[in-house]
Amino acid sequence: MTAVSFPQLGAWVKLPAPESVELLALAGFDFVVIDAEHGAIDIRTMSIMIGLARGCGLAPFVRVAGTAPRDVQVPLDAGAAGLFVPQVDDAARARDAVRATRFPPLGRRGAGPSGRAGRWGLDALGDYLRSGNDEVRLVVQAESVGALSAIVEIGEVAGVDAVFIGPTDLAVSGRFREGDGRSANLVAVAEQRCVDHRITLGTTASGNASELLAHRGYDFLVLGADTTMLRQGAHALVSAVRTAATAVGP
Ligand code: 3PY
Ligand code: MG
Repeated sequence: MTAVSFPQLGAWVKLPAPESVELLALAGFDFVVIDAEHGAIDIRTMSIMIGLARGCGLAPFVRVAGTAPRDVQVPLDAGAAGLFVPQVDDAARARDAVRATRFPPLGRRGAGPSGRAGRWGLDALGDYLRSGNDEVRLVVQAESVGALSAIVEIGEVAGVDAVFIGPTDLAVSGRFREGDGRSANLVAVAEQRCVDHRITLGTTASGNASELLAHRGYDFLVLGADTTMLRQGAHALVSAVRTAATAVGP
């Protein structure tokens, strides 16, 4: 596989509020990942978010809960730039994700050109099919010890565009405590193998984003979630006032 071009900086959208997408666009993100795996976002709201993101110049990805037709076809026909598929532990599961996402002959995605992805029926069927297979990005999440060991086989499945390392599920499924050197080693080996095989790679990041991009081979990062940004911003505001009030005293 050759590395594909990918928007670099993204954020999760977990709140069922289309305004989150608009606020993230104003902050300068390149893409959003609308989280249908963990966020309480219904499909109508997701479709509105996808249209809004496109209008704001953000690439709208959707993290699906699974690869059933209902999980995959609605976001794709609503115009998602790509999908994140969680818990892809081996090449066989990656091939399932490809089958669900791509049109024949690579996959079995059903054709619905009258949606946003086909510009509401304006595009010729061939253009709709071509953009579904060539422009839509399929990102598979490697988030277990087995997935990291098989990361090259997973990343090289035809129809997969990128692999995303999920540190939280890796820690939970591998029972690694925070700071456990074994998980850092597994990740470092997987990163190097992706670089060697030119596999497009992403993960989550916060304070270490520059290092991940400059030195560890990452092509794209999800920097945080709307929920976390709201929580942290709210916490900082309240605690600054409470700390100042304590310092001044009664
Ligand atoms: C994980 O870390 O498990 C993810 O899915 C992304 O945050
Ligand atoms: Mg996860």
